[in-house]
Order: sequence, then C-alpha cells, then structure tokens
Amino acid sequence: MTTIDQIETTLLDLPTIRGHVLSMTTMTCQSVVLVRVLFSDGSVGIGEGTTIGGMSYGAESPEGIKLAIDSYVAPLLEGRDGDDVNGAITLVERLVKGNPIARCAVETALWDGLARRLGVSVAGLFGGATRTAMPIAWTLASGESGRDIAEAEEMIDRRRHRIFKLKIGKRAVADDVAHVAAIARAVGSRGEIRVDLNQSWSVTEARRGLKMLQDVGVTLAEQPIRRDLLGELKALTDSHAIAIMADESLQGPEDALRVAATRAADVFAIKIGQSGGLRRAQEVAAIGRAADIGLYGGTMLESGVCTAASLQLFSTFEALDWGTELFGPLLMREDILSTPIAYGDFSVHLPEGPGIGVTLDDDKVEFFRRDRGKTLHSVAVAT
Ligand code: MUC
Ligand code: MG
Repeated sequence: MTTIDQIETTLLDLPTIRGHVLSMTTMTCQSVVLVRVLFSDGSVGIGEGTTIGGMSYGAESPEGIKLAIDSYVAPLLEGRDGDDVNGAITLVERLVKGNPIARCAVETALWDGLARRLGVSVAGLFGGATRTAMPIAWTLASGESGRDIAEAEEMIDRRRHRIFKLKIGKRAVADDVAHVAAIARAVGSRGEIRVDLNQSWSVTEARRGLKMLQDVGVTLAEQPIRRDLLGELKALTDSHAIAIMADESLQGPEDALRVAATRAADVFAIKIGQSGGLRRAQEVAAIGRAADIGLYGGTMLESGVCTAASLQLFSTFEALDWGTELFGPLLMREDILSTPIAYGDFSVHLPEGPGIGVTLDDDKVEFFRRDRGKTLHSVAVAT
C-alpha cells in the first residue's frame, strides 16, 4: 500500500503585473498556499489553495487555509492509503467543516499523486478530456477606462483574449455603466463584454443596472447581488435578457442544488476551490447541466498549480458553454511553473503529462516563500 507520509504547506506571495481593482479591494499581490503530499513510495502530489483579496472575497484567508491544512486536514490523512482519494474526501468532509479551499488544495495533491503513480492525467481519472483548448476570458480591472481599453486592444492584437470581464460595483451605477459602455464601444464586434459585481449591488440597483448593461451590449453579469438572496437573484434572472451567472452563491453541490431547483441563475461559475475540491466541482457541473444551466470555468486568480488542476477537470465537462477565465498565472509577474501553461489563439491549452500536467520551478517557489521574511502579502485595503 502507498501511504500518505507527509503533507507540507508553503505560503507564497506573488506580485501582480498591475493593480487589480475589485469592488471590495485592490490586489497588488496574490498569496497562494502550495501543498505537497509526500507518499511512501517516493511519489509527490501538488495542490494549491488560493482566495482573492485577503478576506474581502470570502471567509477563508491564505493564512487560514494554511492553518486548516497543517492543524486539521494533514493529521487526519497522514498514514492513510494514498490511493483512496474518495475515502480521504469523505473523512475530511466529516471532520473539517467549511474551509472548501483548504480541502480542495489537499484533494488536488491527492489526485495529482494518484494520477502520477498511474501514469495518467487527472482528466484521465475523471473519464478523459473532451477538449484540450478552451476559450479564455481576461479581466479588465486596472480601475481606468482608458487603460482598460488599451489592454483590451493589446489582448485582441496578440490573439490572447477576446472575451473581457469587467470588474465593477465600486462606483455609482451610472458611472460604472458609462465605463462599461466606453469599453464595449471600443471593442465593438471584435470581442464580448461581461461584468462581475462581486455581490456589490443592492437588489434595487441591480434591477436598474442590469437593464442598463443589457442596453450597452453586455452579455453576462456575474453575482450582481448578495450570495444568499437567491429568490431575488431568480427574479432578476427571469426579468432580464442578459445572462446572470452565480459565483459566490455557489459553494458546493448543496448550493448548486438550491440555485438549480428554482433556476435562480442562467450560468454557473465553477471553481474547484469554492466547490470544495474537484469531486464536488464535478457534481456542481452535473447539477447545473441537469437544470439546463450553462457552465463557465471560474478562477480565484490562482497560480499555475490550481489553474492546471482546474483545466484538468473542466476539460472533461461535456459542455463548457461560456468558456473559462483561468488566466491567474498571466496576472502574476512571475510564473512558478517550470513550463508555463500555454495561452494563444484566444484559448488556454490543457497541459499534457501525468497528474495535473505541470511541475514547479523550485527556485521561484523558494524566492516567493513568505517565510523568507519579505513584507509583501495579500491584504484587503480600503479603497
Ligand atoms: C471572481 O469573483 O470571479 C475572477 C476573475 C477575476 O478577475 O477575479 C476573479 C474572481
Ligand atoms: Mg466572480
């Protein structure tokens, strides 16, 4: 039997290429928790737990993810059968409530280790990839319309992205819509414009704002209102032609069932961390499909490790109607993989090879470790 010998975590602070302005905070650095599972036969599996903007997006923080794994998840799993990933998921879910991103990081490393030992990809473990390239969105969030337009132009010219997600919700509704309209006008028929409110609108603002966004040609609005207001989300979905996507409302299969039962949204943003791991994310996707809800491959702006793991799972979905936004590594100044994930032709490409298909650049990992004493890390700043 191959046992789980040790589960190690490392906190990295990765500077971003520019400030990433969200309705809650501005990110200049992304903090990620890297997980390495060491197995008794010498094999190693890697995973990643990452959230956005300190604790401004959700209840988990980078430091909390590390602590949950070190103090609670690792002691449960060390010494167990490394091939029994389903058993590990059941045990951890029984004894560690909440903390979906921490649970996902460890689960990812277990799938990666198992797949590497078997000489197959993680997509192979989930039934095989049905696609190796996926349409890739880019988020325009510099905070300035002119700079966002220049960025969109550059992305189209380089054939890297033509789907743009705009982070709005910080300014008054009319100002935000004017910003979106300016970008939509500049991009025209060369691209598609979507927005993410990150729960920032009141129901009244959303009733008005969604209509205005619809009128300037926006195709999709993500999480316009608070995550728990599912009845109100359904009313907005029913009364607007623009597609409504659930993101923060979806924290695993139970939430997916609640949203699907009333068809409160048109699209699910599937995130492996937020869903509590690859297995549960696969279930979220299945529930969405059963309710005729479109699927989108979401991100928590992760580094290459979680990006690769997410690609492995998303590649197995029967349909990925709205493409994906797994561009996290491109937002970071430096890549921590030995071979970066390939982006091109408006697509992101599934990495080839066993496990999640990527390996770490150990020098980069060493350099960006928080415990080297650098001061830069991801906190929420009031803006
Ligand atoms: C989110 O809320 O979807 C995804 C892209 C981005 O810029 O932020 C994330 C988080
Ligand atoms: Mg979102």
